[in-house]
Amino acid sequence: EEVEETYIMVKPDGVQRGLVGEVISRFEKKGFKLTGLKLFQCPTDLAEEHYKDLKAKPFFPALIEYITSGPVVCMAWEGVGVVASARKLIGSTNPLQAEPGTIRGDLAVQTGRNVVHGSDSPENGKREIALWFKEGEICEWAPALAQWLRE
Ligand code: YYY
Ligand code: MG
Repeated sequence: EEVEETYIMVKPDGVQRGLVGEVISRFEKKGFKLTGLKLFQCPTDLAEEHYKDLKAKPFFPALIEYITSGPVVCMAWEGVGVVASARKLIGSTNPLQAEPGTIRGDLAVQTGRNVVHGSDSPENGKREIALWFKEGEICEWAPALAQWLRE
């Protein structure tokens, strides 16, 4: 049972569609701990670094265009099992295949406008939080409700 951290981001379509509160709310209600949060206009070089594993894909240029097309909401969330759990809450990459009840399953219809990003491993969680947040932007705190979420 290891505490992990994951990088969650509301993409520009989610911000434009007014879904920021809805997305944050799902992670909050689940019981994970928010440790970083900001609205941010992503520069091209950062988008390219974030998605560097997809550089060879045909959709890469469109993906970078999309992610940099307007402000995103950057979040760091912490908790036991948070990486895999967040991926479940988010749902499949293609929103038409995402289960109802998931963010993408409930709120999106196209892979290229799938509202939210979530890290795919604890290693990438750490990497992405370090990439998107500066020192001092991550807040360590003790939620008063912690004892009501975990034994
Ligand atoms: O982690 P996740 O966001 O679910 O999917 P990835 O395979 O990491 O791809 C990242 C991002 O790229 C995806 O959220 C949308 C976009 N994308 C695309 O536009 N077309 C594809 N066929 C696959 C991914
Ligand atoms: Mg991914």
